[in-house]
Amino acid sequence: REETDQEAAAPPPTYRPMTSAPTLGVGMVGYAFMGAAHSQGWRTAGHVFELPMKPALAAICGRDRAAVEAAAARHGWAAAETDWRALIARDDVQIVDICTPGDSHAEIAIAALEAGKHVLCEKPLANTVAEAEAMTEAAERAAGRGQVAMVGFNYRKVPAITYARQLIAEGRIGTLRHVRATYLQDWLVDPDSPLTWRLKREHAGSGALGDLGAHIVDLAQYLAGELLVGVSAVSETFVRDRPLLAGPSAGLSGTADSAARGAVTVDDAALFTGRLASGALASFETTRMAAGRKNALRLEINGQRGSLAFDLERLNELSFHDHTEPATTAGFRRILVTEPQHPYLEAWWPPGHALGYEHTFIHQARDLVRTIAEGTAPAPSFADGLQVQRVLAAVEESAEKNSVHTPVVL
Ligand code: SOE
Repeated sequence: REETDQEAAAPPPTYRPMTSAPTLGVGMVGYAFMGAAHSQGWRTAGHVFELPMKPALAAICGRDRAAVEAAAARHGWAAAETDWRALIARDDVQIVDICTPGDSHAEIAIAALEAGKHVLCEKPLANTVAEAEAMTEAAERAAGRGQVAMVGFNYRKVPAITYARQLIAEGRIGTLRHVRATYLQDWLVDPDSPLTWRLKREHAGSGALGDLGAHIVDLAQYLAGELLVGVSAVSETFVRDRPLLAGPSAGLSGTADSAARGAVTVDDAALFTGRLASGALASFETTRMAAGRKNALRLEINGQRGSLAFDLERLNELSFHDHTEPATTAGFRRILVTEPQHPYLEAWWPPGHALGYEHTFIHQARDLVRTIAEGTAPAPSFADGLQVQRVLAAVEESAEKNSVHTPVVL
């Protein structure tokens, strides 16, 4: 059907709930890559899952009036604000969703919690342990008033990951020996790709470590069901200066100014080993310079009774090896995590129909709404975010000490 002129000129729909369930108004700060992803989550969760309360996209906030109004129209938000304090003060906002760079997380999250709002905050929770501690304390005070604070470790919400956690908790792979985690991307391979906020310590806190390492540290601890108690690390900044941005950046990129360059003040890559509380050993590798690797988050967990493996680039699959089976037939087999009995799948497509990256944000929105309505503990909580922040800080401290390596005797 051809679109009529009248339809083409009409403003886009705002996504309001369809049912008579009470609404939960969402106010979101930020509208770039994560803002778009979270918008999808809020728009869809109440239409796919049976929720006791339905999210309504009340208002979106950014500093540039024209840009934030365009984002509101594009993503279906009812109103636009240019000051996050005004967003928090709105009566139609009950959840404040923070999708800004890490340097503003603490201030916005603490103000929102003190104003009586629930909070969802992108990862890493903050840029420093001190900020994350202050946020966690604010979240604990707010929990006493019935408020919820969640951190956006969205990969926990991939059904195959949630299911792997269940299998490990049930003892299907037995006592854990190894957790192996890598998260590789390649969008910084080009030394002339511009100096966006993610390359500046004052905005991002750290580089690949906080951006990607935060996810795999969280996943390692979530899957193992225990915490890292020590780490040993090396890190490197391969490209130490990059062209300044010629204009605003969008998502991961932006236009480079060919003449002027500025210093990169974060890591390009961090590699570390860790010991879990039980004595199991973990290894981690994170970089945005692995040519050809786009969003390669891979995990393998080996236990006494078996192993599990996951690859985000094939996120509907989980590999499972049951070591208690006869050696003649045992071996890794591929489970398609697409059945209605699998986590989150009850509300999606008929068996075997796959999900994607965006669904993690829908599941995140669903979990947050349920947590608020049911008064249960949020997962992942700000305390989980703080724990990851402590690991990131320990990695940086260790990498600093390890900058002079033990010489190899030739
Ligand atoms: C960029 O490296 C990035 O968008 C991360 O910031 C996200 O957390 C990750 O999910 C995908 O890659």
